[in-house]
Amino acid sequence: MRKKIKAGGKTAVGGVLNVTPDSFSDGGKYLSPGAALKRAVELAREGADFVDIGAESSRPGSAGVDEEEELRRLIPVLKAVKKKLDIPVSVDTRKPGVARICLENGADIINDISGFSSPAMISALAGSGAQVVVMHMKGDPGNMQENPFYEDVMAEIAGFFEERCLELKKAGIGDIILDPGIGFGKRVEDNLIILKNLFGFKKLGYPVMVGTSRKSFIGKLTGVPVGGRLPGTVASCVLAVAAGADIVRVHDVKELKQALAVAEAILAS
Ligand code: HH2
Repeated sequence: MRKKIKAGGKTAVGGVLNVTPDSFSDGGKYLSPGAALKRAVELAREGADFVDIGAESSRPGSAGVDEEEELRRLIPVLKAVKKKLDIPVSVDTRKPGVARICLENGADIINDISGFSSPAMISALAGSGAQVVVMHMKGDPGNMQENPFYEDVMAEIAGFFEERCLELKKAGIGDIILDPGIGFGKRVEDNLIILKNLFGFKKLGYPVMVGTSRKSFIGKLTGVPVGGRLPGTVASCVLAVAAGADIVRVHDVKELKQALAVAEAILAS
């Protein structure tokens, strides 16, 4: 039985585990399966409600990795984490071949930053029983930050979600989480509008995830380099939850769990 991220009660906090040499904030730290497993255990101990394992950086300008290399990085870690932890394990991939093999090796959720835009990716998930994260990205990581522009950012993303959900449902995939893709082909002002108006996506009837953790819009707003962006991450996640987010994807689980426990108590009072 595949595990699911539960949404609707307390905010679910997902811990990011990047098994890459080049992720924008933690590249190279968890490349060995041993270091990655240790980090996953730590994230779970800090209260992570799920772990999201990624083996291909999507930082702006990145070229990507081939399928063989992505699997070489992912599979030993996925297997070890599934054996050790009880929480759901999500895999962050855009490749149907990678998704398929990860599902065979126990992945609970597939998080696709290209939002299941390829029919092959939908086929890879059909019949798997896995939950899916449909993220919006304008362009691809190689070009997404070259002058992104929206007439109406909320309407464009909502339209994309509606179309993708229809295709997924046609293939029998109904356990969907929506993610507007903070920083993926968005200007600072686009990110701010999205974060303030997440309830707009809730109308579509699915849980909403956001990933603001340590991202460059925080740096652009504050001038702080990537290593010092925890306060900005906390502020953005707390306000995202107040605006309707059900799930946050972060590097710093312990700190976010505390911040959200307080924020949720205030919101519920
Ligand atoms: N952000 C990143 C990667 N995957 N998936 C979802 N659903 N939402 C996000 O906002 C998101 C994501 C980028 O962050 P990170 O994994 O830390 O960096 P990198 O892509 O450089 O590995």
